[in-house]
Amino acid sequence: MMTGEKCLVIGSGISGVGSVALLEHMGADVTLYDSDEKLTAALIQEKLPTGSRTRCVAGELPEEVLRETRTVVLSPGVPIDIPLVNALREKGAGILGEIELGYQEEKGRVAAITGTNGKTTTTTLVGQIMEAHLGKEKVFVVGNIGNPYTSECLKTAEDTVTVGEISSFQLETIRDFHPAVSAILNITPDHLNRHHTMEAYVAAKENITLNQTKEDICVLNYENEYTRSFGKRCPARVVYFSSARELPEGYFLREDKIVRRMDGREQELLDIHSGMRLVGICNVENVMAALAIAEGMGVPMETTLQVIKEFRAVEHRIEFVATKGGVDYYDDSKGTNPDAAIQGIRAMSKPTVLIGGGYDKGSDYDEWIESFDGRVKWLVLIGQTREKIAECARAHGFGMIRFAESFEECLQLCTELAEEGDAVLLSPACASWGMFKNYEERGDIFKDYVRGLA
Ligand code: UMA
Repeated sequence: MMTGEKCLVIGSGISGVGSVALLEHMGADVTLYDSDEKLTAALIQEKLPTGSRTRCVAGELPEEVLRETRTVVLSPGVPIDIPLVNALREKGAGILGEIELGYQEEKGRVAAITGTNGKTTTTTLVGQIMEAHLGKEKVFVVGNIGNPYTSECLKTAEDTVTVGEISSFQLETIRDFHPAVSAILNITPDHLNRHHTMEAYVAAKENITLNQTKEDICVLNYENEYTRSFGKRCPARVVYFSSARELPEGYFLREDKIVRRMDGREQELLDIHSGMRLVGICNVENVMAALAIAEGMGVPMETTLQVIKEFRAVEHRIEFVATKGGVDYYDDSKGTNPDAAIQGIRAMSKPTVLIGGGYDKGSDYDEWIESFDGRVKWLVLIGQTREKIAECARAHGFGMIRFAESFEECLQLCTELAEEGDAVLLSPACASWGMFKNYEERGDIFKDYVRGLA
């Protein structure tokens, strides 16, 4: 389909590298471009396998590439409205994202999960449920979770299932992407510097159902105002879940039991203390979503319940690291926005020394500070957002604040401030960009430090 077609891939991260390999396989004539001033064409070339035919470009994009490009593949981190992308669009090039490109080669069924928080846990859990049902070799877990779709799509077949964690960045650029089952776990303000308005962010998330029909399923959270109201307009058949009320149809929590109610029939599925290892109400919601998705994908309930019972927390998501000097250390580096970080705070039962701050995504911190609710004894701040957070905290009457210049200084300070019986929680409510490669690196450094303590 792409034979000889001039394609431009923007961004030389893992999505860009995956896209290049797939486009080469499709026979396209590929240019890989990255706007990072620290990169040179040679450095970009090093990211590609030897023997790659792709032309690598850094710095300014040559006029002839602008003119000749027919298809542009955007990495998720590339905004769709920057001057370069606008110029390519005006010159008539088709713009698609890496997920859409991967989908062009999909041969099996797809379950796709989005939402502001809980995506990674739910995607990992659904992936494991599908593997228990079909066997490991028939399941591909891809997307924002850190495994580009373009690296896996050629392995798909009629009897395989792809489980995708799909971010709002990735959903902005889909065209044919059509999951059999989709899920929007929740929508709360995030990434507003990229999407500009809440409306645009919500619209990007809703795009996950763009090509769905009533033959397909969309799993939605009844307790989130955006996803609840979207249910009325959603093109797919909606299955709701709720952690706060009994629903006439769907999955809900009744005291400590998750209940399924369909066609007037009720079934108690599991006890949230003995039937699952994950903790916190956010995880009860993730489990309910996974139950609904797995059912939609045709997995027997028994298999699903067995996997849920054994499933442990995802790394960097309210992950218990160790107790050192009587202090419990938790890594919630994945708390990259205020809403996710609120879940981290809520899961703490001891006086907590909290590490916050990082890259500024334009978030508001009020609700996060309010959620401290007497649990946080010290707030240790790092990064670009520290002044903004401190100001917000003081406005809410919270003054137990310390600043750290570096992450090392911050970690040492936390150990000094925490007393026996306390907890230290890394749940920064901000992205890691600027100080770390990603939230994983931030969490790994935290865990290495903790493990190294006497
Ligand atoms: N770049 C440009 N021009 C731009 C912007 C970026 O050339 O205008 C270049 C950068 O210089 C860099 C490259 O693009 O070299 C990076 O591309 P990328 O940011 O898309 O990163 P990838 O390595 O391809 O990783 C992406 C996702 N990153 C983002 O969405 C920012 C990863 O999600 C995802 O795991 C991966 O694709 C595979 O699908 C990370 C993320 O932070 C985890 N996601 C956000 C989140 O979860 O909140 C949405």
